[in-house]
Amino acid sequence: MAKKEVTVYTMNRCPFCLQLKLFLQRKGIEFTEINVSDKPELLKELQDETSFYTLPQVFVDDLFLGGYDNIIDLHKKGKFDRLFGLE
Ligand SMILES: N[C@@H](CCC(=O)N[C@@H](CS)C(=O)NCC(=O)O)C(=O)O
Repeated sequence: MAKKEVTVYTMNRCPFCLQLKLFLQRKGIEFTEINVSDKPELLKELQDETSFYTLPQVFVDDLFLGGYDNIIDLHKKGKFDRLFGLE
C-alpha cells in the first residue's frame, strides 16, 4: 500500500491535539504537524475549506477526516487500520 500523507493541524494548549498525536504515534503513523496558533489566515482558510471550527483537524492524502473524535470513531469501527493497511 502506498504511504499516506497525513497532515494534522493543531494549536497550542490543545488537549485534543495532544491526544490525537499520541494516538497516531502509538499506531506508528508518521504525520506532518501544522500549528496554526500564530497563523490566523491559514486557520481561516482551513475553516473555510472544512467548515470545522475546532482543532485538531486531520487530512489523509487531501481527504479531510475530521478531528480527534472522528479518528477514534473510525478506529473503533475498524476503518482506521484498514485505511492505513495496518490489519
Ligand atoms: N470533538 C473535537 C473537539 C476538539 C476541541 O474541542 N478542540 C479544542 C482545543 S483542544 C478547540 O478547538 N477549542 C476551540 C473552540 O472550541 O472554538 C475533537 O475531537 O477533535
